[in-house]
Amino acid sequence: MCGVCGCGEGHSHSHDHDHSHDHHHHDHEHGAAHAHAPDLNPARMVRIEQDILAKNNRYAAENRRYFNERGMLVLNLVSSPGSGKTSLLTETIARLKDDTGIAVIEGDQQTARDAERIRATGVQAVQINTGKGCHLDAHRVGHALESLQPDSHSLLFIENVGNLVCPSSFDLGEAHKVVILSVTEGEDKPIKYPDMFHAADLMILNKTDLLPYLDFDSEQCIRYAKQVNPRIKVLSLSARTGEGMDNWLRWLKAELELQRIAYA
Ligand SMILES: Nc1nc2c(ncn2[C@@H]2O[C@H](COP(=O)(O)OP(=O)(O)OP(=O)(O)O)[C@@H](O)[C@H]2O)c(=O)[nH]1
Ligand SMILES: [Mg+2]
Repeated sequence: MCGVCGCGEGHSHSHDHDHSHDHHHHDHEHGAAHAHAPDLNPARMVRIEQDILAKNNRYAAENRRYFNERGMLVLNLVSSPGSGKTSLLTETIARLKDDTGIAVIEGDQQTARDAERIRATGVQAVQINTGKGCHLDAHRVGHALESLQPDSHSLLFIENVGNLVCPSSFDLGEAHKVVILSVTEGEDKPIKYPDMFHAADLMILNKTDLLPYLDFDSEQCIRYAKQVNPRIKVLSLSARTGEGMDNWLRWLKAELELQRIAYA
């Protein structure tokens, strides 16, 4: 998790960003602890990391209760930068928004560009900027819900910060993590970043329109993904051409239906 790489958010001593969320800072001192207090003993560092994850899990449980009470389907989209998360979302929204209430929470270190791309489709979006942080956490997602006020039985997408490492450790209260891997990234990513592929229930192989120009081995990639997570489902598609989008839409509709039945 983040404490290990020292890239955690918060840097509570610097107060260099996002003062509107100052009251969150005490939750995220792990990065600061690693970066600025190298003399902390390892046992203490492990304890700090466990505290952060335990606190996050409590907020995630609150979010999950909120989602289930409303029969919402919530998906946490994770990937490396540029795999096509926002492109997949805008294409999905265009095809689904007449049938289903949809809202989006966007996580990026800086800018509101992705939230603006979502709003251009006519769907509500809230942007969270994590500053130095490398992942969304459940507390900030909970706050975003206050301004989003999503409808009952709606679909909420949470686009996480582009990063194949840290977001794997943080439960946001979602029903599923969906990992998007584009075919330009190489088929070995599942075994090089196993935590993320282990945490996900669905892998989407995106940008299949580019396969003719690459030596990407899709079958090997899928074997690697199943090696780290035998339960993972796999869908291949191109957000650009729309090829394979039908299977994704079918998966979404089935999941929405399950959520509606379970929490009617
Ligand atoms: N050829 C091709 N390009 C794609 C496809 N999907 C996305 N792209 C392109 O990939 C680039 C990154 O797409 P984004 O949707 O911004 O990716 P992202 O995962 O949201 O990026 P971050 O939010 O920065 O992590 C853009 O230039 C897209 O046009 C696809 O299916 N095929
Ligand atoms: Mg994006």
